[in-house]
Amino acid sequence: SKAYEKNTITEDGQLLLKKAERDQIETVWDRYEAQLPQCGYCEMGLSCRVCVMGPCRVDPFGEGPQKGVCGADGDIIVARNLCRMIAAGAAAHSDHGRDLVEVLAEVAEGRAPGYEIKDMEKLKRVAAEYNIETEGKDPLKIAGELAHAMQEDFGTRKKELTLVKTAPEKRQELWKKIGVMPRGIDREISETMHRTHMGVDNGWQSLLLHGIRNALSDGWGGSMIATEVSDILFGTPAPKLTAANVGVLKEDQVNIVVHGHNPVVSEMIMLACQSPEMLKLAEEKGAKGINLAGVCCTGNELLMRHGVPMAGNHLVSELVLTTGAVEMMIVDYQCIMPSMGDVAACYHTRMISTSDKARFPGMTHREFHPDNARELAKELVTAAIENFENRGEVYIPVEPVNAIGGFSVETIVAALGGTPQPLIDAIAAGKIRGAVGVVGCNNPKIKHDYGHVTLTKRLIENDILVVDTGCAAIANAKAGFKVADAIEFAGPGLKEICGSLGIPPVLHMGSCVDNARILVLASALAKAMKTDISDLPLAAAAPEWYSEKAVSIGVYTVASGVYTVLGPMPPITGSMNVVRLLTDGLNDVVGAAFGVEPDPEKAAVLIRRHIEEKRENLGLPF
Ligand code: SF4
Ligand code: WCC
Ligand code: FE2
Repeated sequence: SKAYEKNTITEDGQLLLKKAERDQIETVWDRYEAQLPQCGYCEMGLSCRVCVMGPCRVDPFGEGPQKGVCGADGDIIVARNLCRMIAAGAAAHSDHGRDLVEVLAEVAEGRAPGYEIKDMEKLKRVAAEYNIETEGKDPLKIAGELAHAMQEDFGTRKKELTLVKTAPEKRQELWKKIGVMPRGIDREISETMHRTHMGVDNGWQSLLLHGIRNALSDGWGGSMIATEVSDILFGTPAPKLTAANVGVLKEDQVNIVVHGHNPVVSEMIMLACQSPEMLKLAEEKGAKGINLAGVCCTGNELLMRHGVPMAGNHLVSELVLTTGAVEMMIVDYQCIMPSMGDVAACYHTRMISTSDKARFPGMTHREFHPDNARELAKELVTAAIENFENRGEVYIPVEPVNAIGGFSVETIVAALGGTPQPLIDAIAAGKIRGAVGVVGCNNPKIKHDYGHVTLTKRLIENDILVVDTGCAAIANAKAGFKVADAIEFAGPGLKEICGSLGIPPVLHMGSCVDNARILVLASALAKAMKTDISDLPLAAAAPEWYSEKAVSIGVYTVASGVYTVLGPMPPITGSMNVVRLLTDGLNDVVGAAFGVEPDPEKAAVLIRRHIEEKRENLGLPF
């Protein structure tokens, strides 16, 4: 079993990897090995496919070509490639946000049966940010106007995005001064694609500055809109008991797993699963009930708002199917491996794709739109129930681990008694040294979940509060860090504070677009302390990141003033100029920079050192 232990620290992952081998299922780790050694030029960011005079490569040892056919050198090529990663990541989050805004608009016009305004207070609060009059106005009218105003944020007519104004004053002034204030969400993405075309922007610094503006249009734009509108439509999360790992699947029930990111489809599936008519049908087919579980961020969305359990994160998404217990997996978009259909074909699992913009081999495409979602969800759940009788052997080798999820900023502030002050007091007194967002993906280059769990453990035992999102949050839930008793893992100060509040030392703040919640929290702390985010004892880490979305997140986090440590190295080492700017020079530009450290033990030391330095600058006790 040594090979399995090398790939993942999780017990369910190791056991299911053995099962996959028995069943001759190819996994992400097999395909990773088959790719080795990966291309060194690409790894360093020194290959360019931007035009058809190329593809070109710049020799990192200075012997071969130092320029592409067009004349671009290593700095330009690396900067262009990185900017395109940011643009793709920002596009993914922001297009997800747009889809929610469109549902909001349809709700306003009465064309989205099954969807409604769940959080009236939040609707009014967000509308107020957009200067929409709400007094005595019909909620549907407010929703319509808000959807329209948000669509303007995507366009080209504005000079500044609306929600950027919720950042601390000093931060906004800085962004203006250095010329990175995001204007339109789509505009910044589009401008990145323009600037990186052959023969446009060939200043590696000006390219990267625009990359920052593009990433900010994600964090304080598309992602924030996605989070706010999801709360308006489906409710603002509050703490709920849930569970995580593959043990959440149930042998005697119909198991339906949702995978992807957008709650628009998964919320409707959840409602269908709860309907008495469906439960009755399930019983008729010999099942004890219908069990809905999540994978990746659409799972996080349901977990945050309804306590729906989480079967696993990115790297185990294929393995979840090898249990033979999944009647149907319903996917929307992002982080869904194109291999999923192949894996499912070895079992009775039915695979359904639902988005007009995301198709997958080996899946049946049933397209969801706001007007047909409620009916289609029922149809799919019915088909899943009918598939129960086709089950073969089932293997669910572990018991689930309990967790508490659902820590929106609203709930955290409420738990503190209505203001962030008690948290600030605890930080000032040194009981809590600081706070760190542990976020992001899994990546077969890092032992599955080892980065997240090790770093988180080291931080909380040193009295640093951890907030998490995405696949990191699922890793930490599986590790047992998210029950009230997990304060036993924490240092004495953090243990005391969390113990008195009855909260775990690791707070689940949601999906990857919900990193916007972390920005809002950091902003609230900075405003309460009348300072800028970059002065606070905060940090972020993406110990196992893989995706372009994570690049955008990392860049907007640093640009918001938060030191961010990456596990895997981004493809930038071909340009020492770019490396120096990102890991050091940015301190003078935005008051924060990146660190890169694949070993989470060492990353913990870097972060602790950073937090102590920030504390010292604020004159806080050691
Ligand atoms: Fe080569 Fe320049 Fe074309 Fe890139 S843009 S492929 S470096 S010629
Ligand atoms: Ni968000 Fe990363 Fe998971 Fe995908 S689901 S794998 S971007 S953290
Ligand atoms: Fe290559």
